Amino acid sequence: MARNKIALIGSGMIGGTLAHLIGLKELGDIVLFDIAEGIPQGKGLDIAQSSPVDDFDASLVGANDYSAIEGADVVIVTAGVPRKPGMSRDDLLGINLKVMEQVGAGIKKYAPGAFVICITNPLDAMVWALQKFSGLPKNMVVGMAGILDSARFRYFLADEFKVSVEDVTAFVLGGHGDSMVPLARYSTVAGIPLPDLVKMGWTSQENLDQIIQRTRDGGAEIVGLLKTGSAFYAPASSAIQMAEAFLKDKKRVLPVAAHLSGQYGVKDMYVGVPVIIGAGGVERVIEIDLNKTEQKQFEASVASVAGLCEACINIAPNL
Ligand code: TXD
Repeated sequence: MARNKIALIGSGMIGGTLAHLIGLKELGDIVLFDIAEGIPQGKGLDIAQSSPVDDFDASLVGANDYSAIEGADVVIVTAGVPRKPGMSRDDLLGINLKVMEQVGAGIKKYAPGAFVICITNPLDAMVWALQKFSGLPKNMVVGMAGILDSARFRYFLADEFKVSVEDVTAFVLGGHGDSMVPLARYSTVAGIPLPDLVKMGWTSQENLDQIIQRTRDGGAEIVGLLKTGSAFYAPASSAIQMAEAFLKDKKRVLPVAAHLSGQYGVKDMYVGVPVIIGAGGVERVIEIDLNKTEQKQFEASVASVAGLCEACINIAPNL
């Protein structure tokens, strides 16, 4: 059986990290694509030269022409610009929407059967636009954000409780922005929900609220430290978890930006919700029960995503 083919549209900080992780995990052959000449080719060759050391067999090709992504099984999109200190994710919309139009056309032409994972910000609007520009089935186009936001939440909780990250589960719903909704009630240490851990004296509600806010600010905290760009290691790892769930038909239950066609009362938008990812792409959207507060926060998050989609339509009326 031929190896999987994974195309990376955008070979920058996240794209290069994706290529390296895919190689180390031997998930398949890799095509790095970018408009910058030399970058995809150089990073591809460098990672290929690491393969004898880390014992993985993979073909790594760098390209500046979309034909190189022909027949890809998975396409991961990071093409666009990241934010600088002081910029919000939403400030990237104008530039990155035009990039999504080009990327959508390339995928439509050369990899219409692929499972597409969009990472480019502002994520919930960009994945929605990418699906429309590409015309691919809605269950085969998803956005990566919830796994990253949940991973940040899980890390901060594990640090607070001094337990292994492996025993901390977390749920983050809604848009990948300041209005994201970390769900304490559905987040646990070894199945013990956070509210019980507060009652058990493991932490205080105040500490928990601070952790939730730090999760919301997770991206900005790193942008503020790096100054020249945004996070790329954890975003890359998060997207790889989604790609692996698809390629290995793992039926993973993961928080991703998925197309909603009425679930949670949302129609024709992409928002962060729990889904099952397997060989069929998004095989099921899981509708969890939200209490009044959570519902209100979720609706506010949906409203901010709707505003971004409106802004996209003002720029590209054909959306
Ligand atoms: O959780 C999330 N979804 C976010 C997403 C987490 C972190 C970063 N987030 C966003 O991912 C970030 O705001 C950016 O919009 C993307 C990519 O971030 P990255 O850090 O990888 O940016 P780089 O290093 O600038 O890489 C972007 C590459 C760069 O090499 C450009 O030459 C290329 O994109 N690029 C293009 N490729 C193809 N086609 C076009 N038009 C194009 N324009 C730029």
